[in-house]
Amino acid sequence: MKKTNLSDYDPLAVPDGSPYTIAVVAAEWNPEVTNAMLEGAVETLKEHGVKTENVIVRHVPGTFELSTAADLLYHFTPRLNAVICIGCVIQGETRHFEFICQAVSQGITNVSLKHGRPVIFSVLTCDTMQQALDRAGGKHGNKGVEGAITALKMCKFYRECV
Ligand code: DLZ
Repeated sequence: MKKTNLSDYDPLAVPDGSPYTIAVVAAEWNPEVTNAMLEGAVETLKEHGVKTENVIVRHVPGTFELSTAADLLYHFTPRLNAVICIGCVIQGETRHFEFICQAVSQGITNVSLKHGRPVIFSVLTCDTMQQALDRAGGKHGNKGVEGAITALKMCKFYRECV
């Protein structure tokens, strides 16, 4: 069976981003990974028509803080259509990994449901740094790019619902 690399997408199938304001929040942990994902997300949003002034970039200390950041952005940013959360958690010797992954996945879901708006889960949860680099512009694409495409598709979905 052919494996689909979602980073190999059809640009014509991506909605026009010109009506939207989109925030991208990146965790500072594992910056070689999160910065590459952030760059991929921002470039992709602009390529698909989101105006430079409507791309809001923010940083938080770690992946654990991403859901709080998304919540605050929705509270205090006028006309915000989507938030993309970028993080990278690498398995270590302790159980910290499990707690962060559990908290951020549930937290992002909760924020999205609370505001009724898209919050995109561009969080890598990897066993090794190499696995993360492979997904941040390496052989498995760039999950930041995929987050941007998902955000645009969900913005369109929202518009079609209201
Ligand atoms: C503490 C911690 C650890 C051990 N590992 C990571 C990681 O791999 N990726 C990441 O983004 N953040 C990590 N953090 C930091 C937590 O996300 C958080 O910032 C702190 O626990 C403070 O709330």
